[in-house]
Amino acid sequence: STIVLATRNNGKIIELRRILDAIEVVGLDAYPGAPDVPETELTFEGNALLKARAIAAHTGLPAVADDSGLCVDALNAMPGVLSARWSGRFGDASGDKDRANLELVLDQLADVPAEHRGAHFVCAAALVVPGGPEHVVEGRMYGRIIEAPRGSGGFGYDPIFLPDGGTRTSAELTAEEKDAISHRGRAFRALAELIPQALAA
Ligand code: ITT
Repeated sequence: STIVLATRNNGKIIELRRILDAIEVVGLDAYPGAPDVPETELTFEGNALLKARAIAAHTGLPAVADDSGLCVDALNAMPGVLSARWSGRFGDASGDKDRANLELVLDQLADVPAEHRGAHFVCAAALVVPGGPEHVVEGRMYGRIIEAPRGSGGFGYDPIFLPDGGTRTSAELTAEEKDAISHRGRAFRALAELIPQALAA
C-alpha cells in the first residue's frame, strides 16, 4: 500500500525516501491539487499532524508529514517552528532561502561566545490513516552553531550546525552518517515501526 509524503521540501524528500527505505512513499508532486497547509500551530507535533491530516483527507491515503526546525539556545529556542521562514523569504524551499535563513542566524549570534552557541534540531513525524489511527513522534539532534558555514551536504541550516561529539558540520557528514544521528532519522525510524500496525487497524 502507498503512503503519501506530505512535504514540498526537496531536502526532506531525499532524506525521507532514504530513511523510509522499505516503505512505498510517493511525493506530493503526484497530487497536483494538494492543499498548501498553513502551519498555524505553535508546536512541531501540532504542525506535523496538521499537514498529515490535510493530505490524508485530500488523497484518501495514509499520509506522513515532517515538521522540523532549529532551536537555538541564545535565541530563546527560535527560529523553532519558524525555521523555514526565518529570514522572511517565502516561496519554495530553495537554496537561496536556506542561505538567507542561516546567514540571519549567524548575524544574530555574532556576539555570542562559543560556550553559549548550543542548539538542537527537532523533527516531529506524523502518520495519519484516513478513518484510522494518528501517530506523532519526535526526534532531536543536539550540537552548536559555528561561526561560518561549512559543507555542501544536507539542506537548510546544516552548514552551520556542528553535532555534539564530532568535528564535522551536518553538511559535511555523509548521508548515512547524518541519518544515523539526525532528528529526522530518529523520528522516522520510530514512526516506521508503527506503520504496519497502523495500516492494519
Ligand atoms: P514542508 O512544510 O513542505 O514539509 P518546510 O521546509 O516548510 O517544508 P518546515 O516548516 O518543517 O518545512 O521547516 C523546516 C525547516 O527547518 C527547513 O526549511 C530547514 O530550514 C530547517 N531544517 C529542518 N530539518 C533540517 C535539517 O535536517 N537540516 C537543516 N535544516 C533543517
